[in-house]
Amino acid sequence: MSTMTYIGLGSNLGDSQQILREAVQKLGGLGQVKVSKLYQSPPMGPQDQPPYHNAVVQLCTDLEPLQLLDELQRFEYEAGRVRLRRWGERTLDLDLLLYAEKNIINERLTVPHVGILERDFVVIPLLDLDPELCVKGQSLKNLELQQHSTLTVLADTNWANI
Ligand code: PH2
Ligand code: MG
Ligand code: MG
Repeated sequence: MSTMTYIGLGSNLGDSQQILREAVQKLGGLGQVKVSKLYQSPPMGPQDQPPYHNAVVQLCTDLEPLQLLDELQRFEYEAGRVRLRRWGERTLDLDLLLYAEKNIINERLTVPHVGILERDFVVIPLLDLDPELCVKGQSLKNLELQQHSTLTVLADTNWANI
């Protein structure tokens, strides 16, 4: 039976839009996908790095959480993932944000993803995909950070050509 999951996409090195587009294409090989708008977002963490391209993909997949994580890490590696420092610049970051309503804590994975409710570059694209989404008992549309979003829309939901 397939499970609804949400994957956060980020990139601020290389041709970020193209890197994210290829990542969406690969995610499409794991199940049915739906894509948020594409955003530009000022960096969280060190400020001497370029702005990020961010988006979220809704993926319905038969994979178990750790199998899915393996695939995400393979896609990061195939994109020539470079990660220079913690919170720093990277070619491709694929974060498993939500796996149905499941709570997962082990040495490789924490789901819901840490910080999911505090980051506008995650919350706002999630709302594109499901305006009624609740995480940890909290309705995303009622979160205050929405009112002072730092995001710029780069493209509507057709940016990944899927
Ligand atoms: N990812 C990071 C660190 N900082 N900032 C923005 N705006 N978007 C990100 O995806 C991001 C970040 C590490 O994963
Ligand atoms: Mg991340
Ligand atoms: Mg990550």
